[in-house]
Amino acid sequence: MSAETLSPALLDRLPSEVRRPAYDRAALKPGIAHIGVGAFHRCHQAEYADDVLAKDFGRWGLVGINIRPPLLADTLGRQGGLYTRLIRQNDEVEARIIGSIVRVVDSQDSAEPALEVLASPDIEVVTMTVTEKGYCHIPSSGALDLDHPDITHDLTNPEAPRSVPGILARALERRMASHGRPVTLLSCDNIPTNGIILGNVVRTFAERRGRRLADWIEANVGFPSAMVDRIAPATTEADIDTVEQRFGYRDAAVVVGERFRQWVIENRFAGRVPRWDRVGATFVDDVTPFEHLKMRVLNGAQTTLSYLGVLGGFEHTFETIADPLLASFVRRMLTEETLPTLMPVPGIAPAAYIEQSLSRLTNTAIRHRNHQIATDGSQKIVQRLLNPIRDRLARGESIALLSVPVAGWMAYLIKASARFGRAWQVSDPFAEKVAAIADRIGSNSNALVDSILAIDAIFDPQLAANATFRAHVVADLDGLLSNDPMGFVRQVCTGPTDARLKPPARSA
Ligand code: CS2
Repeated sequence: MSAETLSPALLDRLPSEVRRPAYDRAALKPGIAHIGVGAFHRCHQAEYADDVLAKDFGRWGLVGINIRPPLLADTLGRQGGLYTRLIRQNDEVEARIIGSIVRVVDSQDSAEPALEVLASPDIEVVTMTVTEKGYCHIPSSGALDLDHPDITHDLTNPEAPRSVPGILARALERRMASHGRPVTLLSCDNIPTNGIILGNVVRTFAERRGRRLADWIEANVGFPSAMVDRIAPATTEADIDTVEQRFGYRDAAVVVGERFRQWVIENRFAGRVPRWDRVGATFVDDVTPFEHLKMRVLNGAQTTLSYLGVLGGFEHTFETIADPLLASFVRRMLTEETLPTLMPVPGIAPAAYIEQSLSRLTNTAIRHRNHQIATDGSQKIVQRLLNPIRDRLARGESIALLSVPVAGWMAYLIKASARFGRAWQVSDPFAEKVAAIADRIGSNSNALVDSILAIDAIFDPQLAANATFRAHVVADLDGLLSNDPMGFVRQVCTGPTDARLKPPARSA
């Protein structure tokens, strides 16, 4: 007989080691909407919401909206919004049912269901995890990409939008035309100054709809920036089976995360917001130092390990960092090159933060696939690698280590091209473009790098024209595309770094 599925009715019959919501769920009313209910949201903002409700019950229930697959109705919807959040640290497993999601809404086929929620007067805060590319901005500049197919579609069909900026602008227009209540739109994605970018894309879109809407947004909508952190890989069948085997019930919406979590939010709200600061989040005047720290160190390490890991034949982060060579490379890169680019962060010692981040990545129970982290690298490398590189170049400092993962991203996409034997399947908005370059050029690293650096949506022209940067990336790409990419990484790690400051000699 198959195990019972998680539902409100099952709550009272769960094993005692599974923690349950400590408040009256039946009395819960929605106050927050979240767009993009994936593993990260379920493991982060929804847990903070659950903590707020347990501490100080108010009307801060969540409505979860997906505007892209997967459908929520089949998983969370069937379970009355309930799901299990497992914290895993090597052999330890800690289970908790999160009850903060009161309702889920599938809006993949039409924006209407999402718009109805977002425009409702009950909703005072909209959080979102829509991935880097969801903002339809140009990564190198942060401006709305007016040539983006979804944006051109939405500007001509503003009532039936598909993009995040189009959907938000339409929802705000409806709010303006009906009750006029203020709202805070809070990005929880790993893009630098995420509040400014979200504000930019929504305002640029709204301005094209008319001055009145733009002015209303100016006066009534807050776009705080935030730094969010918790490693929560995509859920697997094995995670679902773990819950069934250990606790005796089925849960199609399980999420697995590490113990560490952090949320630093800019104090720039419109109207009321939940007291996340009472349950571990921090409200600050300036998020910039925190987001640099997190994106350059933790995310920079993950991205580096993902590309070098795939090239070295490793599947997950924890296996990649168990390799002494790659562990040593990433530690040196962060300590010698990334750390000096960081701004002082109140209460955090950067060297200790680096060690803590590296140690988080060794957790064997967090099975984060290198290919998952490698996804959408074109949208990630600017904040994780190129910004610290730019800072160092401006000060005449070496980038001999930071340039390696940039070439790693190139090698990853190049090796997925037909000419290079389609080594693996990739997913990146620039994958086709890089594959076309690789198919045309073949293995001439100089020419490959020239063509890829010319993609100005990723590489700003000043950086692309920097001779030191270019020379390093060419030499690194040569090494990573060779038959012995790990031998090349060893050479970088053991060779005299200064010698690599001069434009390296080209191999034949
Ligand atoms: C990862 C992030 O997939 C990725 O790009 O680097 O999802 C990372 O795990 C989170 O930002 C951790 O907070």
